[in-house]
Amino acid sequence: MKHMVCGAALGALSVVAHAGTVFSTDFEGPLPSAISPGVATVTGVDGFAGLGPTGYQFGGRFLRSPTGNVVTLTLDNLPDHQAISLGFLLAAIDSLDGTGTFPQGDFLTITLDGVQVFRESFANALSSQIQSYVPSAGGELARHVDLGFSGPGSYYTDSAYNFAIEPRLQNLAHTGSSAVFTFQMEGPGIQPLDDESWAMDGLTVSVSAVPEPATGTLALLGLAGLGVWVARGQRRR
Ligand SMILES: [Ca+2]
Ligand SMILES: [Ca+2]
Ligand SMILES: [Ca+2]
Repeated sequence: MKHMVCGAALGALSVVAHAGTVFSTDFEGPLPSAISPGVATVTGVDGFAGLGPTGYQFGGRFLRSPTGNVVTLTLDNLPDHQAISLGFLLAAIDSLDGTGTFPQGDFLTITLDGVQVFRESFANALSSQIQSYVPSAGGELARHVDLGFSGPGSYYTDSAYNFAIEPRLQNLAHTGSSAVFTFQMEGPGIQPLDDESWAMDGLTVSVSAVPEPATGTLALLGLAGLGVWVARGQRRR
């Protein structure tokens, strides 16, 4: 019986719902009406072209924003769901200055329905600056490399990250029929566009009916279940 309970629990957790893409743009066509760009503009990706895993790379054009500007993505009429996931390719352009006081203090902040889901600083200008963002394995596509815009060299090298595998943006609990994401590089360090900026390409949003626990989480749950089972068994002796 104990085995059956344990197996049933794991079986329920193992159900992986079909994740449906509800929004996707590569910024090659007209800017989708779901995006309110503020003063961000669609522009060529320059040296970022080709960065990213096969089938998911910077290319053509992306949406480039100065620091301090808010980009908003508003999605309506979402199908029934329990979780929502956000993905994009992040270009950290020119002399972003990481954590600190002006000109430092450049934080990418992402909110979902007004709730902050991500806030980390990005640093390109000096190797001594503090970048709070630590990419997940494979998430860093380039760091301190000249990829265009201001520069080359000096404070103006660039970095790129795959935020489609950033765990803090995956399977966020969400059930509402609409979702509003905001993106802003904010903080005490904001500076003009020719000094520092950021861009996104390959912006996608998907929803799923059931939160999909990561493989590691499943394994831990399995071990936890086993631990309970062993403990119960020992108590009976
Ligand atoms: Ca593109
Ligand atoms: Ca640059
Ligand atoms: Ca700055």
